[in-house]
Amino acid sequence: MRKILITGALGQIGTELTTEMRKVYGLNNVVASNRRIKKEHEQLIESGPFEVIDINDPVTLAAAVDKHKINTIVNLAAILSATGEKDPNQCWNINMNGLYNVLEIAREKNCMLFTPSSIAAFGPSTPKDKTPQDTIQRPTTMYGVTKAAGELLCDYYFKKFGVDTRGVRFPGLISYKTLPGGGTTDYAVHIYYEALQKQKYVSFIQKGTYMDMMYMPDAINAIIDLIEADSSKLKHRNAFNVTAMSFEPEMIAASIRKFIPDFELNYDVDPIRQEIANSWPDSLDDSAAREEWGWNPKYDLDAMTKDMLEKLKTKLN
Ligand code: NAD
Ligand code: AKB
Repeated sequence: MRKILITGALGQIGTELTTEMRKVYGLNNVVASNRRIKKEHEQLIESGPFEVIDINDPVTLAAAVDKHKINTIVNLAAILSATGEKDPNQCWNINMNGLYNVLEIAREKNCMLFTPSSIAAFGPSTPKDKTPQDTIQRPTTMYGVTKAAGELLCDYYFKKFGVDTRGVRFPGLISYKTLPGGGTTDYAVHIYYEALQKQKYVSFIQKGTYMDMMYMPDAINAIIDLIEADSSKLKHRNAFNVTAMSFEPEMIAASIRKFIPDFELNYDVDPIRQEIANSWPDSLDDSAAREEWGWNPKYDLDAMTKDMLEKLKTKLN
């Protein structure tokens, strides 16, 4: 039976993953944790086992693994791209030293480990269109450096110590339950909030900038499906390209106008986040994930827009 510990569980992915995993594996078999309590997630904290764990504190982490007899760790604690460029030192410390602690505990205590990489693991010299699974990785952000190095470190722990490490390169994730935590793709979440609240949005990402994206329910399925995949079939275990759609700001605006015809999109480009976006792929080739563990997303842009607007409307009312 799986006994799962989720680190960084009060973030954009973790809040939804915790709820879904508790449905799949049982309430008491999924321990949520975060380095600090967040009042807005009081309900989630009180609804099942929860621990305050900083992944930079290996003693507390190891104690929680022992206490709850954990055999599977999902490591979501991290600093994302835009925040990482503001404080590269903190980004390295959490994304690399924190990951190292989690890997060491997975090795010592014989746990499977899922930890996500990102499209940020690629850089400006990577082929931009249909970016292959195995290709040039020379990222130019601290976040990207930690993601590329993290992929290699997870590969190393599998090869050297036999730790069952797994992961995907997520694109920008779009969701309505928890706001994103300081990334470059965040515009594609904010745009839905402001479409409903103001019927207009000012994008910090320039017209014509393509990035891969995915709706959160597909991302949650990706994590659970890869964790449950047959290990012997996984050739790219730590860094599967996964994507559901690729669009630029005008395309998401056109999709929103199918439901809010007067929606207006304007631009006030943020040079830092634009430079990050320019360094990332326009679209990924996710055929390895499809072949090795049956990856098959359900939501395209219009299906996501319809669901986002419906769910957000209820939430904001
Ligand atoms: P998030 O920023 O929303 O959440 C991260 C959580 O980790 C926060 O609750 C934060 O308080 C916590 N945290 C930070 N430092 C910590 C520490 N030292 N110890 C414990 N907790 C700590 O991030 P997210 O969007 O949920 O991302 C989770 C993972 O998925 C990250 O590895 C991220 O790189 C990856 N990812 C996310 C996206 C996306 O669009 N959301 C895309 C690609 C990859
Ligand atoms: C970010 O923009 O930093 C994240 C990511 C794609 O990793 N959403």
